[in-house]
Amino acid sequence: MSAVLKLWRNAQLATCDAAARRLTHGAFTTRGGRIEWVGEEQSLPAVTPDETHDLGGAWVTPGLIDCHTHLVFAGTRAGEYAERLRGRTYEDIARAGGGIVSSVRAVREASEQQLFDESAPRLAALIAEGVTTLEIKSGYGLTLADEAKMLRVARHLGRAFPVTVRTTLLAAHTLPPEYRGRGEDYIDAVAHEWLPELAAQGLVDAVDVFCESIAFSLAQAERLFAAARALGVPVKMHAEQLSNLGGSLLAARYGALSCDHLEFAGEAEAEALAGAGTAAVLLPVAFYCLAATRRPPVAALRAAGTAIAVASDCNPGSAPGASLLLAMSMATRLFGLTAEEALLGVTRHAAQALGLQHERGCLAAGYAADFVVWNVRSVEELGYWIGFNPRRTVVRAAEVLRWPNLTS
Ligand code: DI6
Ligand code: FE
Repeated sequence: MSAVLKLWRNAQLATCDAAARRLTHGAFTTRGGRIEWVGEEQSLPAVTPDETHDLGGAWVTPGLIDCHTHLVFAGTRAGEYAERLRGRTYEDIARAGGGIVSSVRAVREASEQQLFDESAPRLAALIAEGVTTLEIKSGYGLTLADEAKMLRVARHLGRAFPVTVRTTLLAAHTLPPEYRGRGEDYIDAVAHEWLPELAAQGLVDAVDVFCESIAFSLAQAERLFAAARALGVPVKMHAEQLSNLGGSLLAARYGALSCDHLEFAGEAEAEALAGAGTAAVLLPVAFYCLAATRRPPVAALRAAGTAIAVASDCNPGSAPGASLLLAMSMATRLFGLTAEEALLGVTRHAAQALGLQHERGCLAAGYAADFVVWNVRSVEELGYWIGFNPRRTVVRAAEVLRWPNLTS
């Protein structure tokens, strides 16, 4: 049987394609799970669709892409958050054995099913906002078995929910207590034992490292990247969040998919990222929750032509929550992105941050038929509402999602 041909007509399209075209009387066709044609409705080729959907003049964007999440975790760190409200710093809590390590304890104790059950509502919340693709990092297991457990849960979520999941191995998130004083041994184990093993199991789409004084050094990050390169696994980096260790420049040299956070980056970093085709992923929810004051160099990124993405950073420590629309709001208000930049940041540029720029993140022929129909008068409303979700319909692989029974 040939794939079903669907016509989606009477829509306003924010294509997020290379020209960021907006079509006010737009239509598109999908065949199977892909877009076949996009344009003004008056130019629609003569086709006989199996189904026609009249979108009533509504705005349509590509399905949103959350390109940086730590969505799989157990428990919360609300107690630490309360301490931070009283003035204690994130670094201080980390040095005292809390922070990421407290989530590591919770994840190690959790069964795979518990981890799935705790993470599923966060994923459902993102999908409800129109997220059709997301990245999920490991990094709270920090043993081979527990990192594998996290990555399996991420894959399982991707099968159970109507969403595309890309997994990232972030074993180099922090040094686990059992390796205290043996950072080099830990990086060796991750680079030469865990990464090859987990990659062979099909659990790793990319490798990430937290390059920071409370985490891993530049030299350690480079050893991990070299091992990833030898295996053909793409790399990413948490860089320049709390200080500038030179992470972005290293990441650019390794052709990283993305460099994330970047509050302490500047012009040289922006240019290096642009030159390498590395996306700059901004994480304003973490900036907000940490009450950070130093903003990422948006003007320099813009001037260099770096692809700027925006993500939720969903995690129990610095960005508790699961809202990409809120991240868009914060990226505009707190970081100074334009509404258009924020939209490209969760579509086209987020796809680039995951290496998916040829299949997702824009409404164009050949791309995945993942899109969102919105109850908005203009797409500027997407980063405008706070705590209000104007989603009308989410369509993934040309299938309309039905609430509340999202899971299969
Ligand atoms: N940077 C972040 O924003 C998260 N990880 C990282 O390296 C925070 C993770 C956490 O605090 O649990
Ligand atoms: Fe993060």
